[in-house]
Amino acid sequence: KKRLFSGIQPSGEVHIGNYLGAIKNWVGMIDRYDCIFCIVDYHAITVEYDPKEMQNRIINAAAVNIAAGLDPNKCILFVQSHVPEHTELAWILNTVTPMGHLERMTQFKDKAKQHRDNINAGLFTYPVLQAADILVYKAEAVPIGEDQVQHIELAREIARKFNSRYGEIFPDPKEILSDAPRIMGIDGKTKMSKSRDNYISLVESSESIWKKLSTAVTDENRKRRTDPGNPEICNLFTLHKHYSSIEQIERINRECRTAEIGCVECKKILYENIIKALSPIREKYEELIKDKHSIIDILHEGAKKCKNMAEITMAEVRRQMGLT
Ligand code: AQP
Repeated sequence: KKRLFSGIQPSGEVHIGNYLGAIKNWVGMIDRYDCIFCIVDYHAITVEYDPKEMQNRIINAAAVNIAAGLDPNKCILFVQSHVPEHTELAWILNTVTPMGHLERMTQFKDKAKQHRDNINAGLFTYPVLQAADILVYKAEAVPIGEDQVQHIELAREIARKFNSRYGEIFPDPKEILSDAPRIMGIDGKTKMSKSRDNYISLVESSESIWKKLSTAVTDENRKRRTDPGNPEICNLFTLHKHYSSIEQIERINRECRTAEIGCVECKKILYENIIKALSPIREKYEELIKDKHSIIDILHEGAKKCKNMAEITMAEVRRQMGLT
């Protein structure tokens, strides 16, 4: 089996963008690949956060992912900072990463704009740590959302640069995109993000989901109920494509254009379907989160397995670099 690696930041609540863009794909690939999933806490600290909340965020991220289908008997789930080889390799990879490449990263530019008062070096070298996360396990498959593609391209370049300077160690990691690589936020402005409060969480209550959907932005040209709309530019229509039946999608596509269906009715259909899809995940999550110790055990077990693999790679890296 080929090895697969992917990660999620404990930077807030896991949302349906993370699910449709990444986690759903992870679950679908779990039997075909040798899967490693990581809660990347060292990445999450590149922006301001409350240290008192971090522990809970990590445990919640693990519980949500397990509830969404990451069966710990079929894959490894662990926390990045529990395996220090990630940061050790990141330092080494820094030395083969051109500054100019990092300066081109759009995530860095976006985050620097979003966090003007804290543009730190960690935010800048974030993609190097991400490359280390993947390469320390010699992973070849990296299922991610569209926003991460540039980082995986860079990881490939870093691997090649290392290999050509010190000898072939790392395979080429390759990104794998889902059929929903970029879910927009319910504000309809930017991608759905944990840090932008434009998301629907995977374990959100029904009341809260309705509250968010009822105020969600649709086709902005449709000001009155009688105005015809254009589903192609309506963000919620994209969500219908993932949560509603073919009949419902066809009906909405038709009746929105003729103003037969209004946005409120359209949102109610979406609401019902999202609730139906998310309820089993929320119920499982609520069950799991009652026993935090079991989740912590799963994460420790995962870290042990990963550490063994990472140590082998690091020994090889040090040897090739003359660092023994
Ligand atoms: N809106 C999205 N549509 C599709 N895929 C998405 N992903 C994130 N947002 C969307 C994918 O989810 C995986 C885990 O994301 P992450 O937590 O590692 O990083 P992120 O992209 O920074 O996520 P957020 O929610 O936008 O967090 P903040 O606000 O903290 O930056 C990744 O594979 C990502 O592509």
